[in-house]
Amino acid sequence: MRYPLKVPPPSSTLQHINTSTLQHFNTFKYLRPMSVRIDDTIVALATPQGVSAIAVIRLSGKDAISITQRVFRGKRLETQPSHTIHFGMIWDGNTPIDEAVVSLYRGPKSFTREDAVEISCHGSPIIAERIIKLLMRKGARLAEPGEFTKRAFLNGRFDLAQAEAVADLINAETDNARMAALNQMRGGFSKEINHLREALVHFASLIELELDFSEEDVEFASRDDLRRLVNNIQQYTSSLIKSFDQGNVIRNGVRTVIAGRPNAGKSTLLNAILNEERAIVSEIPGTTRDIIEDEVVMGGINFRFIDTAGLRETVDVIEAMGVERTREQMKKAALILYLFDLSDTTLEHIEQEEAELKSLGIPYIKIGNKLDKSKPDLIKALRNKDFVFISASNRTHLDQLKERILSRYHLDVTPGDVVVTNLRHYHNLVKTHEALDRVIEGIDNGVTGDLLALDIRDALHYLGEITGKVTTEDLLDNIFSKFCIGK
Ligand SMILES: Nc1nc2c(ncn2[C@@H]2O[C@H](COP(=O)(O)OP(=O)(O)O)[C@@H](O)[C@H]2O)c(=O)[nH]1
Ligand SMILES: [Mg+2]
Repeated sequence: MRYPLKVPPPSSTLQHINTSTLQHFNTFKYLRPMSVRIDDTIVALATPQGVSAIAVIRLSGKDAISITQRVFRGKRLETQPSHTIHFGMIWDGNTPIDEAVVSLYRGPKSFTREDAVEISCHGSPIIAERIIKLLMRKGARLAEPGEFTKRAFLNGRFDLAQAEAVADLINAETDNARMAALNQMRGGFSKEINHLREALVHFASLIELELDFSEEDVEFASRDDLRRLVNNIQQYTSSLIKSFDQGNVIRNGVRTVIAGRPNAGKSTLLNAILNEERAIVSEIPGTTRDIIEDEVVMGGINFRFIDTAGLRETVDVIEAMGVERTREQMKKAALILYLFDLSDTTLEHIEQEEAELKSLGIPYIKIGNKLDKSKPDLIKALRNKDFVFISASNRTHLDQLKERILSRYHLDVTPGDVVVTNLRHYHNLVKTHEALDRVIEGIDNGVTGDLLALDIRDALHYLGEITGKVTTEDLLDNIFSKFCIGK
């Protein structure tokens, strides 16, 4: 395609340029290099392994209904309409296996958009296994982890970010996590990202077009407009990137390490928080040598509390290993609850310990424990120094401690909130943002179109990977292999 040479690109011709250049742009192959076998029919148990009232076996694929028909005696399934249920008997040849209810879904009105069947049988592992094996003999293949959701994605039911939200929804351990996953599954940021991506594709295509005219020194793509667009996109990516702090807490909870000198009352505090005698408490310093941890939901957030060996120099080899582990745990923590034994320390020691603690660069809360046995002078000296004073063994002021912990996290996800909870999305947003920084830098430095185009392509690539506009088989495998079988 060539334009009449002498004609400059007035804005009135842009409309005309757009459609043809978009075709031109498609030759960049931002298309899915997909080689997925999707013509066979898959089967898997959709409910947990083990004894239950009902087990559900799920089939999807073009032969889902006819394969089921071969083992089912009741109504003729193949003539039944979509979204109907049918009672009957599953037979293996002349052997009855179980009574079952079969739900029929005809594509595209199903989760995978393919024909699909759900067989509800009695919840015995041997029944479910027998039926699945039978269906495999009749032509179904055992599904891989996440393959149902993968098919839903490949068949365009939703994009990749939404597919990933399905797994998050299943695995949600708190109401906030459930809400965030549901919001994402229902569209979340996908629409906005696609919208921004399209605008960027438009610019990329104009810039690519300039390359065809390099000898003409023309600019089809207004650099000012491009800068404005990139700023716009960056505003959005920044806000999404920021939301990950919160999103990470929602999805993965908060790793909270309880640390301090031996005998400060760490194990007592863990037990008090968990409300059970989880860790051994004793007056002998150095009792806790291994890491003990458990989860508690507070304020809609999952906290993983980790009790550690007390920090001190020691000649005991085992204890020393414990201390080493404590240091590792502290570095990995999202929050450290640092305990001081008010009955057995001084202001100088406290300041020394805090200096060490601060140097880790991890958020911490200072707790003065053994309030019941503390020296009044010390408490006075520590007032206004941001301590929470408690007695772990008497369980006093634990509410204040809880409030202090929760005050760091303001989480209340409501319907429609967009929060990035997925590490992959977060990484891609950061990379998009960086690529766009380079675009702006390029515009500022007046670099040539071909260089701008490179960075724009990078940004497009990373944005596209979030929603699955750009995918590779590896990426998909990586994502869906983390799902459970049957989902
Ligand atoms: N008086 C008093 N003793 C406490 C308190 N909390 C813990 N202790 C005692 O301090 C000793 C050490 O407690 P422990 O939880 O094993 O400390 P850790 O080494 O930090 O895990 C035990 O004898 C506890 O009963 C408290 O608030 N007041
Ligand atoms: Mg202990």
